[in-house]
Amino acid sequence: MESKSFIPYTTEDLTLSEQKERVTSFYHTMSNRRSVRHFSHKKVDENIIRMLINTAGTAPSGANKQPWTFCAVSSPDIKQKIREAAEKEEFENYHGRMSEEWLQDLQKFDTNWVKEFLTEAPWLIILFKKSYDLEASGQKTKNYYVQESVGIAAGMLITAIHLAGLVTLTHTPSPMGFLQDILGRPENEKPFLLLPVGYPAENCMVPDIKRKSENEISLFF
Ligand code: IYR
Repeated sequence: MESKSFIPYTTEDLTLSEQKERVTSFYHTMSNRRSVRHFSHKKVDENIIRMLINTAGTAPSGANKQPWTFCAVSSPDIKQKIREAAEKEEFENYHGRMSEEWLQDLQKFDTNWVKEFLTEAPWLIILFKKSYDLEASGQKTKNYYVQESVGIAAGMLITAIHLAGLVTLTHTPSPMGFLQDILGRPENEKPFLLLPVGYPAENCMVPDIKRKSENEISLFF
């Protein structure tokens, strides 16, 4: 059994006006974030990607199990393999596996089965969730709230990417078991999300969508 160990912790002591300034400015920064499907070939320094992953790795998780692995891919060969496998699945999705309602819902995004961003973006970050841990001995140990934990880490990664002046897209080719094979991940790791990361292409356009208002998304009691 691990023993209990606690250390002191405090936060910055902000005045109300400092708080207002911070939350408002952060809101404006984040409301400028958009999912981007068209990437420039401009390189992104590997150390930047490492720091983004380190940031995502600070996410809270069930019993602090940190049930995630981040695979960062810049190899053109591996990106090409991932693109081919993803497009094969997406072709099936767009030609029968997705419902009419789903296809209708996607019309305003103008998506299709072709996924150029998988080879255009300088980096792909594939986030794997560990439904359980595999010790070196082969023993299986439990993880908790894996979906929630990995979802939060993904949100923090997306936030960090945006703060770095970079863009991404939450891409979930379906099914995405091929990512486990291509990246040689063990049986306890399942792909959760694929994030192409880079700079937007020149003349990049994004769909003209609106966010729900505060009234539509919140209730105060
Ligand atoms: N995975 C497909 C379809 C798709 C699904 C949703 I929900 C989106 O918000 C966007 C696309 C694709 O990547 O094209």
